[in-house]
Amino acid sequence: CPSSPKPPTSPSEKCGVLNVTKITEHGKKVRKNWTSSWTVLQGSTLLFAKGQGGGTSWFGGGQSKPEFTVDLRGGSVDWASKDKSSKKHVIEVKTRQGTELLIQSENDVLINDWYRALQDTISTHAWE
Ligand code: I3S
Repeated sequence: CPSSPKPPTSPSEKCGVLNVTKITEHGKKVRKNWTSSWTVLQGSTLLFAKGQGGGTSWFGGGQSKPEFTVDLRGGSVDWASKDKSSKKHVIEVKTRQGTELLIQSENDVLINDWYRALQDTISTHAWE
């Protein structure tokens, strides 16, 4: 996270490029639309910006705005079951607001890191 005020090792802040699709919105199933998104985990919020494939920009940088944000407090994170997607390394994120997302990367090390970070976030903010 280039202009992050915190050190990059901070467990509550993480960013990178991931493939993302919403599958449910306000409890209703929506059509999948996989997109490559610049993804930032900041505190208990997960932010996505479309088309930031280079990984060099930042939301405050002028050219990009978060396209979509989800609040992870009270939500859950799990590996998606096979019937959710044919892709490898897919994480399913469910929010308390009834949004379900799939996030995916071909890079298993990277996706395992995200899995851990998201799990940590949810347990850290469990009582808020
Ligand atoms: O769960 P689905 O419906 O098999 O998801 C696939 C579709 O969304 C497909 O697009 P169409 O809306 O044109 O059918 C996508 O191209 C696929 O990537 C989706 O499946 P995967 O298994 O890749 O999540």
